[in-house]
Amino acid sequence: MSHPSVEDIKVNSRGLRGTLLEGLADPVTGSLSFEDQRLVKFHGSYQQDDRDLRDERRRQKLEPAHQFMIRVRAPGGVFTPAQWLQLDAIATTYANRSLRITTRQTFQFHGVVKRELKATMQAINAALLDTISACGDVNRNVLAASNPLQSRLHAEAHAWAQRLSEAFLPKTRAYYEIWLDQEKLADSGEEEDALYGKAYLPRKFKIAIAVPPYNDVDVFANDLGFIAVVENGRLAGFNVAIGGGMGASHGDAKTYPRLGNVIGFVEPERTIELTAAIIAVQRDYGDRVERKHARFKYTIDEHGLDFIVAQIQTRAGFSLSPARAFSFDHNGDRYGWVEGEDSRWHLGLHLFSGRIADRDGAPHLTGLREIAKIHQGEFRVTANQNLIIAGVPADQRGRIDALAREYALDDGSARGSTLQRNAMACVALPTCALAMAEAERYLPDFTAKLNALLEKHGLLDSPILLRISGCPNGCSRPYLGEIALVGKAPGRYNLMLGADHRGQRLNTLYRENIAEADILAALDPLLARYAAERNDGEGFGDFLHRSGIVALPAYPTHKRIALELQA
Ligand code: SRM
Ligand code: SF4
Repeated sequence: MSHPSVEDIKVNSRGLRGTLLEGLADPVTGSLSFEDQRLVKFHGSYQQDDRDLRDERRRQKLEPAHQFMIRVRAPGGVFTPAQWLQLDAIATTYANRSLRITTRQTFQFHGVVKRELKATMQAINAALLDTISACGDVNRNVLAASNPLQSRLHAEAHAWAQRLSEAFLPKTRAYYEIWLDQEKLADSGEEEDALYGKAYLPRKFKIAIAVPPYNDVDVFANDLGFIAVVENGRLAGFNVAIGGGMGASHGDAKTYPRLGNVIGFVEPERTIELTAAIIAVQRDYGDRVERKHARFKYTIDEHGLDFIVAQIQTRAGFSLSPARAFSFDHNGDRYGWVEGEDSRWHLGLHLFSGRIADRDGAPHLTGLREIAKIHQGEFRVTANQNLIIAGVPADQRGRIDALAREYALDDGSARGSTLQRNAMACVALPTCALAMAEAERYLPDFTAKLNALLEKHGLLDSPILLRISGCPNGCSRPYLGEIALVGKAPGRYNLMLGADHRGQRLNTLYRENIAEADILAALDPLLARYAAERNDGEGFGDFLHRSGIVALPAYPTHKRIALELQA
């Protein structure tokens, strides 16, 4: 039996309701119908199965071990200690006893079974959080710079993330009816949604706000990026970048990662109108036939940047001003203690792939629970899957430090941790249905082996940016890694090299479909040359380009964008 298209499912869903209520109540299966599996994404959840158990269950003729991933909507990624404790309780009661910080600055729970899905959603709501639009063909979680040093600017960026997220939520009340048992109103299922209509967007849409000189949100990897322009210490507005995205499919040249084009400058008071116009252009011109080709980046390349910008300006009813000068230093996080403008202190902690669990020798879930019990500021999660214990009064530092040490939390000071703290890996196996190879579970092993090579070449303290993804969808933004592994098959990866550390240049395929020994063998001589020939302060990716070892990738328009960004 052939399934309806996602476009048809959306249009016929009565405002994203489908048969979710009935499906959730059906005790016979742990699964939802095909259609409801597509719709539940808009409510912030994915149906998955434990892939470690898949073969065994098939042998036993059992249905797969169905479970749900839930993603919280948290624009800007800020949580109170009380919320932290509630999220921790949800992770231990309903999920797999872990909290997972994502590359889009929020939390995911894994392993929730269908019969507890509603209770979990209600518990999230009780923590004054929701999961609306965390997934689906709508505007997703909005990222904001998490550098708390410039406290006031950060607060403004964060407020903008909140505002943008709220402004572009779908108008349907389905979420409240299905998960929170709110009453159905006369127009339930017929709510007008002037922006999204009944078919929503052709594909997901992502927004990020960066505050230079830090590009910790990888602003150019987003459909829409705002780069804060600060004049006389005040937010004068934003440079606007459109058309970024990472996802690609192996062997399909029509799909490729792309960096956003900077198209101009907008004043703060016009930001929402401009965003509405941009989303509407993608809604109307995006590809609704081929989902793999439906992101805004392809809409731009199909129709041409000039045409798209003209459409945006017409719909917004104003023209953008010329972009203002900006420059980024790097796209990483900072670790250890730093003092903010407001004399409060912030402790940056590195977490392996953002996974917070209790492991032998690293009881991080418990440790952070203990910190949450005494912490008076907030927790900020970063788009690099790390955590900042933010807003600590000077006289509280000692207590937090003691807890961080007791629970083996990594403040980045340990020698030999430079590679790890500049690394990211996506979730991949066992929960991700699309994973072709390991990522999160492989990262500690791989960094240990690569560290040994770095040590051999005297590069242990070099901040090389490593990213691993279990497939080409690029959830760890691997195409922005100086070294990246992109999964092809179990134990096999494409080795990509040569991005910069500012999120302004994509890397290039260096070796295809190789296993660990070949990856390390390919890197060994390059690291030797880097150690011997690099200029002062030169990054590994920059060195690979200067020495002609890699060239810019040949994706459509990339060369032009990369040169514009470097200029
Ligand atoms: Fe992603 C799909 C995990 C950030 C591009 N992503 C998925 C799914 C839901 C798999 C699926 O569709 O069945 C993964 C769930 C795995 C699991 O078990 O949890 C998944 N993506 C993640 C997270 C958790 C990775 C992580 O390790 O942190 C990130 C959650 C972000 C969030 O909180 O919202 C995550 N995904 C990203 C990013 C990075 C970013 O946005 O900065 C990208 C690349 C940027 C982009 O969108 O272009 C990304 N994810 C994708 C794609 C490819 C989209 C495309 O344009 O082709 C897919 C596949 C799809 O949508 O069909 C995907
Ligand atoms: Fe899954 Fe691929 Fe995303 Fe990794 S990059 S989480 S394997 S979809």
